[in-house]
Amino acid sequence: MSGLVLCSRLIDIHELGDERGMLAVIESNINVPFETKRIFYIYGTAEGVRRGFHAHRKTRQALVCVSGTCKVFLDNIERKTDVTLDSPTKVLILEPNDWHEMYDFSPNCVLLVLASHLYDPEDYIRDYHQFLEVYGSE
Ligand code: T46
Repeated sequence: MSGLVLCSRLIDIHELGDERGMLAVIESNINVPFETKRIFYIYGTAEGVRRGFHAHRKTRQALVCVSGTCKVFLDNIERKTDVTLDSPTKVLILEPNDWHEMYDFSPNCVLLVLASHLYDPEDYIRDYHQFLEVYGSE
């Protein structure tokens, strides 16, 4: 994969800029490791709100704060971590087995999400005990 530095699951994408301003590019199977089928964005999150609280069965996702900042708590059973997304060039890759919770949204936060699958409520594991059952024995 050209043009990126992989550190853990945080990808730093190149910033392309000139005197007019900045531009950053995310390309399927080039600097994110899947084909993007769906894009959504989370914005206007009220102060103190924590959201997410789920894992997925198939969907892989790439999260980037294109404006503002937020934090993401990740739990893949082996490891629990907190990641800060505070730059439009920092992309967090979530695997299906990453339980995730987003929090500490700044008032101007726009969290852009690229997803490998179309929306399907059946793809969500929203119960933590079920998450442990599905992924705990891997
Ligand atoms: C995720 C994190 C990062 C749809 O109808 N279509 C969609 O594509 C999505 C993403 C959501 N929805 C509906 C389902 C709910 O009624 O929008 C409502 C809010 O979704 P949810 O409560 O799942 O939002 P979050 O912030 O908890 O999670 C979202 C994504 O759903 C999820 O895939 O990983 O952002």
